[in-house]
Amino acid sequence: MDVSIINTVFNIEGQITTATPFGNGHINDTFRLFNQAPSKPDYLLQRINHLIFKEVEQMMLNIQRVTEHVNQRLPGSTLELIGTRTGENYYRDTEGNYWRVYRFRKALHSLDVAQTPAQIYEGAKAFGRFLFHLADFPAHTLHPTIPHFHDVIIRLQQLQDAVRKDSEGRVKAAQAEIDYSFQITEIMERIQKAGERGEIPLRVTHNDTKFNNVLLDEAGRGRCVIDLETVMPGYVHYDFGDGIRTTVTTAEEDEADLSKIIIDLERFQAFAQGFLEETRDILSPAELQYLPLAGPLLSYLMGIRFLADFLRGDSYYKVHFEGQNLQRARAQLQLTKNLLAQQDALQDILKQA
Ligand code: ADP
Ligand code: GN1
Ligand code: MG
Repeated sequence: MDVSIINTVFNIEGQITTATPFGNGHINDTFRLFNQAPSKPDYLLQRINHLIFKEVEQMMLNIQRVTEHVNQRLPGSTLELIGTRTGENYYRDTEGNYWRVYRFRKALHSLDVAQTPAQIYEGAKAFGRFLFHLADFPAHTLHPTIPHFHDVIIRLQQLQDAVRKDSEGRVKAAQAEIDYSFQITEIMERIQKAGERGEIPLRVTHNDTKFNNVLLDEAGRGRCVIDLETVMPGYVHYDFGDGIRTTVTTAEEDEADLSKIIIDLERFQAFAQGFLEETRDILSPAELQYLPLAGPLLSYLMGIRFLADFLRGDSYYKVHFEGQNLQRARAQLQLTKNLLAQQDALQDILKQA
């Protein structure tokens, strides 16, 4: 979008002069907006992926309500939406693209891979606090922006469907990963079944707590939770699990060398400690009991989603080279396997935390 349009449309202080691509997200297109006036804020512009988020208006209403609620409890602890000059929370351009703007937090940064347990502990506290502040938010009033987002049974059906169609002729290349995915369905469905039996409650969860969705300050403190499109009802295991998935190893999400996907129990301990310090007063014994399975579940969910997307021809996640979604799926399923092999150790650490 032309910068002059940004200045005209959005409620911006000062004057935006440049927009540069920013961040490593898989879904939206993100730009940093630079202000000509040094005393005025910079902003973050995003083109919303409306093929994935089909009901932009309802999603933006979720984000507006959630950010107001959380920032009222702890100012600055999540994003701040900048509306349009006519009072809307997003803008639709003449080509049908949807855009939104947040205040840019110059002093903060995200990390794709946390370097130290201290950073992990701090990031986990920020995600835990976010959940804590939303504990009294009426979950059922949030619009499900992606229906069945973490529904493992539906995700398996989607994978099965992609295998059956084999539209790109890629099944052969992914046979080992497909077989493994269908071997471990019973254990991977346990959390959802517990929810369906009413053992664990639906609450407002973030649902995308990968480590680069928390902004840290220079001292390494977790300050601001971002990427709020999937805030909707879920189980605490989704947030705990995605945090574990993205911090428990120093390997990248798409690591090609599977021997590098090593579980570091000190990193697990750091995330568990930070997250539980903030949430222990709201979690039930049953929720706590299932936490060791949360990391494997989220790496598995990502594994089978990447795998299905590979088979369908990479229509969902952005890829930077051919086969990247298969590589991501391999890495995530390896992580699942390794986390399942360490269940007793994870359980012991959680008991102490
Ligand atoms: P995606 O949904 O594509 O992952 P995000 O909303 O997570 O997009 O933004 C992408 C990246 O931009 C983040 O990982 C973070 O580094 C950076 N970012 C997002 N919002 C802000 C902000 N308000 N201030 C500073 N950096 C931000
Ligand atoms: C996507 O938007 P981003 O990159 O933070 C995805 C998440 C996955 C993640 C895997 C809406 O998140 O579910 O965990 O990629 N978001 C959506 O890296 O599908
Ligand atoms: Mg993100």
